[in-house]
Amino acid sequence: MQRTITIGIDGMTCQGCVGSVQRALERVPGVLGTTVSLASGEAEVSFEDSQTSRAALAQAISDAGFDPRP
Ligand SMILES: [Cu+2]
Repeated sequence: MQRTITIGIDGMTCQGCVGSVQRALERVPGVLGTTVSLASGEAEVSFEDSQTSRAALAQAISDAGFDPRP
């Protein structure tokens, strides 16, 4: 089933950070689309929940060097 969630992210300071987070999320298998906002410090992610999970998305954000909020 397709789900859309919002993940808060600490540590983004410019559009370069936004691009890094966006690319990290889009590389996760099962991600259908993502919108990352510097202003709100949040990523909205649509994904197929049989293929990935909030935890895996948060991990991808961490691996890219940013801090997902719980
Ligand atoms: Cu930056």
